[in-house]
Amino acid sequence: MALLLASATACANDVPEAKWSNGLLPDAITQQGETVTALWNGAWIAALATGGVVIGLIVWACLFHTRRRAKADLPPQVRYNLPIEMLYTLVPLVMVSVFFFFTARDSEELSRVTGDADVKVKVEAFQWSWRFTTTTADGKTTEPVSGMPVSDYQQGPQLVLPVDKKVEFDLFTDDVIHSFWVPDFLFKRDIIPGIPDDNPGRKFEVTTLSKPGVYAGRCAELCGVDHSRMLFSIKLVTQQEFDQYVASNQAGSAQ
Ligand SMILES: [Cu+2]
Repeated sequence: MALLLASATACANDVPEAKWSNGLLPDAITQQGETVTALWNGAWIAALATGGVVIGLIVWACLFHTRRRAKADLPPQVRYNLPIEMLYTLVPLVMVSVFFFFTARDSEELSRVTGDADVKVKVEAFQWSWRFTTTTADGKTTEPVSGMPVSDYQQGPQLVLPVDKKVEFDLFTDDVIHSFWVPDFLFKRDIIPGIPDDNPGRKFEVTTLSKPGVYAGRCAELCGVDHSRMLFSIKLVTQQEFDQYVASNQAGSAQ
């Protein structure tokens, strides 16, 4: 496991650092990413606790209920024991319901689009890069940022976004299926040609955290020869820097 971790994290320049406190996930840069981390950690704790109890019971039965230790030939038979049968039907049902509840609650939160985002981004995926067009709540639209296949995400197209703001993404493509993936969002979504723009599957929303910086993004669906070079970056900046960026890159303004 240690060898795998050491070798698996050294192979690309854009792999975020994994931390044990995040369950080996990258540090989230959105509120929704923190929800994913909490669900992931909670699921692991529940699974490990369940596994611990089951393995404990197996070891206990092996050690203390062997033929050698039992005085009689057969241990007491408990067939048709209603309380025990109720117990091992109801306990798993309750456990699965609890797991399902948290999963359902969080998936609902992660796919919720309120429509009142501070910034809306149109993401166009194509073979093999991205085009980003940003619109602010007061109706200012930036000149599209378009890229080419690159081997370093910092050379790819860059999407500038403000920190601590709600951002809506609208995903579009007209060639093949791509997948918009920002590892630090802990989120990816397929972009499928031909989906009408009122389909809720085309949109998702995040609230950025106060973590200024440049973060890697990539395509997560094999889409052709330069799929692995479909890299881009997201730059989180303060609201003031974002306003300046929008002012100097506004569509139709003299450059
Ligand atoms: Cu792609």
